[in-house]
Amino acid sequence: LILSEGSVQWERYGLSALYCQAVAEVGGVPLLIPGLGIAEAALGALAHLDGLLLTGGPDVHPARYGQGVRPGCERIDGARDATELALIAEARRNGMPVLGICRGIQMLNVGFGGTLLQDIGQERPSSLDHRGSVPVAARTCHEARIDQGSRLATFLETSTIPVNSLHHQAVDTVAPGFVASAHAADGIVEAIEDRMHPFRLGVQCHPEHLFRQDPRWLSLFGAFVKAAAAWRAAQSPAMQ
Ligand SMILES: [Mn+2]
Repeated sequence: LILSEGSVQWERYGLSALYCQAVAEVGGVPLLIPGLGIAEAALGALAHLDGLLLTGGPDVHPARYGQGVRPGCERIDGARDATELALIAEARRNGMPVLGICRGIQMLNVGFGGTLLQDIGQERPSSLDHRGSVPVAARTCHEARIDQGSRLATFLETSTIPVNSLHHQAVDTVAPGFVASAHAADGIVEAIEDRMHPFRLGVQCHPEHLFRQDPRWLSLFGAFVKAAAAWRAAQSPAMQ
């Protein structure tokens, strides 16, 4: 939810165009679901979709993972939390592919029962600067070391990749059923995935800012859209 700063205050929903461009670049059809906080409306929209892309944004309310708000926790959008948790629960039930980006990996982890670091600087003070790509989001500032044998390594065809970093929170306890499949040199989790699922994966970096300069990230969006198409095909075999 965005409150504009003009002479008239307009509440509006918005999203970086880059997410849509990345999905479209690999043949997907991007549709946006507003974070209204009305689960029925969100699930009604999801019923028309083949995959769920959870995007960047504000902090998840710590109550969603059983904690009080601690120093360093920043802006929270409770309606968006409620919307995305409903979407994740449905994707968990029906097996729809999920790609989480930045807040999206955090939301995915929380939605499946994991926890977050509320502020890396406060809770892991010896860590790297994970906001090193501010204000130039496409500038990479640290590396991610990817587990051999992970789905992420397969999609990106590498075991190490430079990433941009615009986050101050991170995955702490990985959700049951998931594994951390990439880390920064300081141990901060940079990706998670469910290895029992074809595509249920999150990355802490912002590949939508990187895919034009590093086509390996386009492959990640491509694998997501391909998994979404396969999932849809499996839902209605009579249509094939
Ligand atoms: Mn980072």
